[in-house]
Amino acid sequence: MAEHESLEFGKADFVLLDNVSLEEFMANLKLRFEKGRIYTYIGEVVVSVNPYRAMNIYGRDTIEQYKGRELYERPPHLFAIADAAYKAMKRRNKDTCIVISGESGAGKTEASKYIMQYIAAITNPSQRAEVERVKNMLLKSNCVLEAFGNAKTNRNDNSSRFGKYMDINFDFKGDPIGGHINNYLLEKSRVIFQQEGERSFHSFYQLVKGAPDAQLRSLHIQRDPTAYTYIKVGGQIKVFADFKAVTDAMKVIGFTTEEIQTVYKILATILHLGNLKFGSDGDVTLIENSKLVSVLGDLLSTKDENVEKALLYRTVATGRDVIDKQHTHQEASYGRDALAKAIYERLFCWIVGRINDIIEVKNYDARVHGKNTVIGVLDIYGFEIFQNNSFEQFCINYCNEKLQQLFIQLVLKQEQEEYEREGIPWKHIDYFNNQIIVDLVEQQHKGIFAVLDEACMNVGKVTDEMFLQALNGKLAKHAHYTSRKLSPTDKNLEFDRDFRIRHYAGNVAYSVVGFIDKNKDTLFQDFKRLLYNSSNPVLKAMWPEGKLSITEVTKRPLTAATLFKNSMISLVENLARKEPYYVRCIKPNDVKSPLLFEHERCKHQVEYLGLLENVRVRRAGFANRQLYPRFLQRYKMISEFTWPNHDLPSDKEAVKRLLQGCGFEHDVAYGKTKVFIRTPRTIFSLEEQRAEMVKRIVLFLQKVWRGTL
Ligand code: AOV
Ligand code: MG
Repeated sequence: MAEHESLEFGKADFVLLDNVSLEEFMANLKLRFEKGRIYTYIGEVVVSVNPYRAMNIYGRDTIEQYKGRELYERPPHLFAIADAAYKAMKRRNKDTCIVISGESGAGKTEASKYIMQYIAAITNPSQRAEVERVKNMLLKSNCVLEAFGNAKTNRNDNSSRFGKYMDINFDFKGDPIGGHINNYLLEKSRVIFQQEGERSFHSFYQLVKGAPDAQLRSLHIQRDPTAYTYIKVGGQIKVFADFKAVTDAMKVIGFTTEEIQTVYKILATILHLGNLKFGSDGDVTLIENSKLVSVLGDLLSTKDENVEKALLYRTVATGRDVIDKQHTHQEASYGRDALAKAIYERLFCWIVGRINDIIEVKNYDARVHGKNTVIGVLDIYGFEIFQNNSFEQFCINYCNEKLQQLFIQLVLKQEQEEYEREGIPWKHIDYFNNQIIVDLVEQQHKGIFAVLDEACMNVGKVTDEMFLQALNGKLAKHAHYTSRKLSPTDKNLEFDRDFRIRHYAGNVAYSVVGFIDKNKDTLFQDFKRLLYNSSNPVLKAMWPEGKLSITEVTKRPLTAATLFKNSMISLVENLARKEPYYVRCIKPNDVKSPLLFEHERCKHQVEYLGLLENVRVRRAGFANRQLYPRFLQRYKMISEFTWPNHDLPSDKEAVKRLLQGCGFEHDVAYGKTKVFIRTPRTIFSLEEQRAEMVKRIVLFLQKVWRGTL
């Protein structure tokens, strides 16, 4: 519990509020924000409010203040939570994770970067070259992933359009020796289309604006983003990292020159694809600007006629025959856009894969060096509501529901269940359990994903509207689902094609347009073969499935929804196996102002994040708990009743005597199998006494050995 700050900054831990009410919580949050105290604890959870200005609190001197300290010793900070996760891992050999949540623009990605910087700064005191190299690669990977995976949205100028979970592996000394990144569903539809005021991924603008002239010439690219259909919408903003920084980062990580060149060739390919126009001459579909075909042939290292054929024809198997079927105008445009999205997504996954190859732990023998432990950092796209919400928002918001559910399970539910199990007097604290919404999306047979998959499985033409009808049929009675058909008088449902979910964080209307297509996520085999047959080995390696001919492609691939659902389930399982630390980010206003604390906006977030319930559980709860025998094993030397052994009827009785003797009776409760300690201070005091006794025992033994006793 943090108690060291002057009260003019408000309470450093919400647990210390005089009354746990929403009003007091909000008043404290506001006061601290206005005083430049953007972090506040709820026990071991950090609540962070985006300051929207540069803060002088992340420098070397601050890092030094937090290094190795206990949570309550210094003002609340991300560094303290990072240190706690690190210490827990090092002292107890436990895998830990830091879960950063909050809505779009609340500050998750920035927080994750500060946490990584902190961990990098406090490790490897002996400056081992290999460890320094690993640290550098881990930090640089952020720069590359942000360039390719982030974009300006109407909520955030640097919005993560993919989910990221990064494991950092540590050796027995606690130094980083490698890592692994899992990425989740990139919003690839952004490659071909952006809503008004938004932009495509930073990487495109970095290339067009920042690449040297000669390089642009070789890519046939002009220095003008507005010349390219796919990226010309969207406002101007400062570019986050520049072309050179990203290219240098790729070099530092260990990408070869050929790989880096291929990366930029792929970006250029996409820009040119966007400018391709199809026309028709009678029944024949044509490419109007055929000059671009040879540009594409050059960039993809393949023959022009192969490019042209893949864009205009499709190989189909009819019985035993294989024929080339010409695309209609519309099919050709659809194919072109699908290709652009697919090669960007594949590029992104390939970049993550390459980084993983390079940073993965090598030559670590656990039998020699002891267990290699992990800290995981989760920074995922936050809950978002746009003017037009589609399949991607649906997935993103489902992901946030899953994380909220995990928080409920780990922080609100398990804690209370344990008190009940142990027979500790306890007044149950109510909270909204969002499991019902998670089920609405992911349940087998009845959930929205299942209904969508079923629609996609049907042979024949299934439209988005038919999918909506199926949803209405199955979910008409669900408290968190509605649509215009089901609630015709609801003014907030503007369109027939919308369905609405009451999410834990707010109502979102999703347009069904494109759901079927995005879920099926098909790319004609002809394109895969085109890329596989490239004479550029890097490109070829990205498309191994292009090896198959049309008659060999038999298996229906998993749908985008199923893949995403499976990846979310395994992510949550992975996090649940680790000791979690939480950062809960709050966005103070929607105009990126450093001065504005919009009361209603913040209150809404505090409510849906369940922060007040978190305070209540924490306040009534106990910071530490230990099984009686374990407790005795550690502290028995500090009491004459228990050292070296006790003769009381049970370990529980012995622990009682020990704690009475130390005067901590008021701060503890005795469960059936465990002792519960309310404040960390008591534990620290016990630790101090133990350290003192250990010192004395050692001195005593030394005297015995020397024969001076
Ligand atoms: P997000 O990760 O939570 O949104 P970011 O971490 O990208 O949000 O933060 C959005 C913007 O807020 C940043 O670009 C900074 O301008 C500012 N910001 C956030 N945290 C800080 C900080 N600690 N100090 C100074 N400025 C900050 V999303 O990725 O959209 O869900 O998908
Ligand atoms: Mg982000």
